[in-house]
Amino acid sequence: MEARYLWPEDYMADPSAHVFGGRLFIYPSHDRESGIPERDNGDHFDMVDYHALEVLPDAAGRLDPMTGKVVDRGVILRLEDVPWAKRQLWDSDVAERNGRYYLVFSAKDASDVFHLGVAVADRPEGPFTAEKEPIAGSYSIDPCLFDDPKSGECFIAFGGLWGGQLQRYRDNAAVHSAEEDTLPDGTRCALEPQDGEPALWPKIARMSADMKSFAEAPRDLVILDENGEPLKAGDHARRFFEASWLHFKDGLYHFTYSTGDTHFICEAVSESVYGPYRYTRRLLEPQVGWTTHHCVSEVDGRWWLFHHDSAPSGGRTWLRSLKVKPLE
Ligand code: FUB
Repeated sequence: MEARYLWPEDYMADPSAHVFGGRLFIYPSHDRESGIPERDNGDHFDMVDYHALEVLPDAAGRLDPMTGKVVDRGVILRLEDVPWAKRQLWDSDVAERNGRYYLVFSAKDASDVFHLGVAVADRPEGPFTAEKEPIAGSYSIDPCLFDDPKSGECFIAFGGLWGGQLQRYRDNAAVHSAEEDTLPDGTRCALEPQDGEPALWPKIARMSADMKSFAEAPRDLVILDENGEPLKAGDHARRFFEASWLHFKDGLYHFTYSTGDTHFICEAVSESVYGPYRYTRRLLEPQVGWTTHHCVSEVDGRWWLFHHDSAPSGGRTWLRSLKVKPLE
């Protein structure tokens, strides 16, 4: 089945879709034309606010993202209202706890270092109020909040290479500087492991009960190949790059993610939320535009792949459009 463009009215990307109280919300990044030239460090993704979209039920009360009317619930958080953030509101996600809603988002601080922030609302459509500081000990980008049906705990997975700065960190500490990030010709970032070494891993941590901090030090979410070996840094078609997403189905934890420079969405599975995860398959082939980013969400008993591409903007990779299709 052909995918549906969800919101042709504007450029939005990086969807996180959730059903809250029987209503289907999509929390995307809000792309804009800033005029900033395209670079590997992602400067051209210069977003300044977040919106919430809602897919309305049909006359029978059924939620169907392929056919349901989509409405924009408006701005839910602005960059200027985040005390610690200077620029680049990148991917975000929302979770509900005890009747309150927690938006966790990526942004750069005054020193151009990415952190994860929290903003809180009483309703899923916001408005959200940002905490004064980012999550202590947070770094890099692309948070995914996952309600674990087994433990009842909320987990966060995060991380992203190159512009997402994950390559600067080892064991949750910054060990490289921004100056080391990009080669003088600006074409790629250094500091990734050698091709034959284990890849850099996304991070996973349990969230605190108030959803405003990590309850534990983030751990590596390791992905193994068919021989039980950790994927190698040089395995660009399978190694993690960005866009973490977790869902639970048929007794297994499913971790899906983007491979970045090879432009795939891939899947790995595990019996434990912490992993290790076993690589299983590709979920999505390359789309128009450099980035690919998705979520896998269950709506009224059916599974959907929400993602984005840059076809409607004529391939301008920083102006992306939201899509959805059913998942087999
Ligand atoms: O939207 C900015 C960045 O592009 C996201 O954080 C990445 O996942 C990529 O989609």
